[in-house]
Amino acid sequence: MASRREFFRGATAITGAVAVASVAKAAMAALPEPVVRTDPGTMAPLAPSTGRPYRPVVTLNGWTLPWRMNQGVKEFHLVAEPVVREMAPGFKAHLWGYNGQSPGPTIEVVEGDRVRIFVTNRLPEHTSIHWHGQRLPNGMDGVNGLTQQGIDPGKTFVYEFVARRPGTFMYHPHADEMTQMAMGMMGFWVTHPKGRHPLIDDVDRDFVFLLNAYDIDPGSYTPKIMTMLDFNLWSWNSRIFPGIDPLVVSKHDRVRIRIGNLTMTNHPIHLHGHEFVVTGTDGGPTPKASRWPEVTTDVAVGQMRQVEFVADEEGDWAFHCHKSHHTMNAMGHDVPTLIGVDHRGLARKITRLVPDYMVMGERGMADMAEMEMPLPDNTIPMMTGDGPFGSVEMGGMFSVLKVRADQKPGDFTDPGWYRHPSGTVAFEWSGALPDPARFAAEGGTSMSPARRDRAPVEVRVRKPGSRFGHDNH
Ligand SMILES: [Cu+2]
Repeated sequence: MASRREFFRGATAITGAVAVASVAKAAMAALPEPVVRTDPGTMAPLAPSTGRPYRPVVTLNGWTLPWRMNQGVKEFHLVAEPVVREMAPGFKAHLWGYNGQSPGPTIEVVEGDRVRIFVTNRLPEHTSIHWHGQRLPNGMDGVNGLTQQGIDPGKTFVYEFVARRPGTFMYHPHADEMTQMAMGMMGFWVTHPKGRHPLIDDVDRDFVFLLNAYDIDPGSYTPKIMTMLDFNLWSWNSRIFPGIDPLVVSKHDRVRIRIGNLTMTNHPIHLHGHEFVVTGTDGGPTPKASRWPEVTTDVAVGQMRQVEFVADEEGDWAFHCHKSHHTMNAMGHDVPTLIGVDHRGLARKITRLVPDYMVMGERGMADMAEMEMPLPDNTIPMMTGDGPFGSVEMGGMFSVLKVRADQKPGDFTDPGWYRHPSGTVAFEWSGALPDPARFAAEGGTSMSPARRDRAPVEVRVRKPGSRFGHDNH
């Protein structure tokens, strides 16, 4: 049996706030001892110590599961169990996951490897694992009731198959899925190609993460599992901005990012400053003639996408889901729109009754990001994260691609904020302003209105005035 030291070769935490990986073990004769990790930092790539060589991936705010080589078979041990996941500093969620984390650890193997996975169930109900996207014997597909009996609490099942095709995969339960996936049970799987592959290029950095979503009321800890669409936490690997680590690369690196979607809606993932091509889907590498440049790729439910680009523009580049509600955290989704509404008189009347009353959102929602609003114990603000120029006013599915000329190969440590060369940052204009050109007509004439005798109606919007103008009526 491999020693614990061997398991964690190269497995040092790489983010500043993160402690050394914590490892626990349970004595289970004949089974590979389960490796457990509970800190939410991004683990350095786990270089393979046995089997065929490959360039390992980096799991954003996650880790790769070590294996034991047993007579040519790669043996892994997954433990399905309740976990506490820090989704962002100051905010912990009570989830279900694998080996101490949600998502579970990434599994990395090589095309042609025979893989044996022991799955121990420490949940209060039965479970199974479906190996999403794999070619395998039907009885190893992990569909409760259809291809196997459920794994009852306390039991361990064995899955065994050959990783037949290289690519990007996921794993998740196919038993009481609504509950178990809403609670965070999922993980990433990468099968590296055996030798050179005509459609799979070598890359310098290879990042992976899952898109997931939770509905956790501010101040509470457990997701509401009945929620179908109206989630309030949109996460990458069960982390929300500013809790998601940056993707750190060296200038001119060829970068691959693999994304899997296990939420219940699609996510258009958008990268600033570079164009990428989609080099692979859930079905494997894409033919080269099918690739075109873009800056946003939609990852639909149940899909995987891998994108590639050369990071040749230095800077701190935003990288996020382009659904604007998915870059917000809990709170605020049910707040009525108050932009332009003059509620000064109303606020004064309410203040007589409720002295601390405050109206939010009159000039947009950006004020919310700067206000030190009192929050319930276990949540974080809707829009937050400080950058070098102030609040980034983001949450949820948002991170930063940091491209640096002086980042060493294989160094994933956060280099801090980009230092912009002088004269390359947008600046305030202080000269005279000509009148801006405006289009004054009310509209085109492609169709004539049904009635012309109506008086024109104007929607009146109060223009922003003084910052807190509650008494200058
Ligand atoms: Cu999204």
